[in-house]
Amino acid sequence: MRADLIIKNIGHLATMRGANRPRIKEEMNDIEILENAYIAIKDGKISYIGQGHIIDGLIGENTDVHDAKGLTVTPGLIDPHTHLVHGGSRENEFSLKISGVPYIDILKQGGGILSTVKSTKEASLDQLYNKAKKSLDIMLGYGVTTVESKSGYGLELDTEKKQLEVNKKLNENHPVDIVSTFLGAHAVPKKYKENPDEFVDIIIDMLPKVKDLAKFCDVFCEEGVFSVEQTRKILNKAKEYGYKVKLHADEIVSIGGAELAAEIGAISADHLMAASEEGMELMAKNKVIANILPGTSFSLMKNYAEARKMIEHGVPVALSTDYNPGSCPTENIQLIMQLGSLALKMTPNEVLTAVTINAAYSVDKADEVGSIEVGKKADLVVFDAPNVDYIMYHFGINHTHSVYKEGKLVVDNKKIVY
Ligand code: IZC
Ligand code: ZN
Repeated sequence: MRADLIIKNIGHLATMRGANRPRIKEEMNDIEILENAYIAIKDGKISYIGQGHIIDGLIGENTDVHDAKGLTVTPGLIDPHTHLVHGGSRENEFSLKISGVPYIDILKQGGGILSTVKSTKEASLDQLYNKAKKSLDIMLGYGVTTVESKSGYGLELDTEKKQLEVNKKLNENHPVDIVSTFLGAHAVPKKYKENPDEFVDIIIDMLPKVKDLAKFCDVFCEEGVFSVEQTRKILNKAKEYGYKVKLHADEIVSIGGAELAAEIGAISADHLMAASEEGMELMAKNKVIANILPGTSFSLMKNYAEARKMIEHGVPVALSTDYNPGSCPTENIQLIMQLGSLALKMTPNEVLTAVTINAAYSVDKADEVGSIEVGKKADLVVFDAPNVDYIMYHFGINHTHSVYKEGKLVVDNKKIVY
């Protein structure tokens, strides 16, 4: 079959092909790397992967041929945990934070998430869209082609819907694919401080009203925010309405978030800086993906999640930016990948697994993206790097040379061209 596009002369091609499930243990490190490779693309999908001479029949009159000049190619990166859509910023809390005031205390004083709730309510849909689009372009520039994006800065129906509608519009208009998550249970509004269970019922009422706009439901399960019991109640209802579920678990205090994720069949448990060993064992047994966010540890100046221990236990690990205006104001997935190695002690191959195929499973999109395989979307990054190790080793810079989204060149020689 003639291809629309062939990308030839790929020095190292990390296909991430393998078992059709989240990768665990040594599978995370044992990735397939093809040298002197090429990829054929037809109708936005990968149609053939080869090495050496390009086989007969692929190149026709209308086939474009791009030369990767011996560089490294990976699947488009996936950022499976972000708070992309929000109003305002929180640099006014930065000095407090670096002077040692805990994140959760800033929230208790009405700042933190509640401050962003105010800015998000005040912003129009267009303002939110334009701000999120700017961030999404930055993400794309780092090689990200799929992003999970949460609501959670409304805490009432209209603003939650406004955020989810921005997700929908971005998904339609921007080359990056958006996976939309309802996070109505992100903080307890001041007026429900004395009776948070009443607010839990309000969230449960919202579930059917935003179902068309969100695939996942998430809860910030944390001491002083939503308890394990409240989280269980919301997520079990969400499952009845057809949501897939995930949760912010054991970020600051070990309260049994990892255990709850295993119990209710969450696709992922996210953060896990304070996860217990028993929680990890249960996650491994129940195939819950650990979505680790080392940029948040760095930015909060706190401990890192025990990624090595999780991998040893057989928990599949994914990595995300957690891009948000409070605990992790960065869109830079490559910095997160570098922290994956330098702070979490994951090998570069494990890191790449965590931001491609395991990240794809954690947003339930592994049938379409996350690896370079015939039939999957031709979402690809050409890194200006001689091999995968180099991307983690040479830290603090953007290694992206170009990005293809469904076979279309969207970043060319570091410039956005869609
Ligand atoms: O705006 O602070 N952790 N939610 C839970 C966040 C961080 C986002 C924020
Ligand atoms: Zn988060």
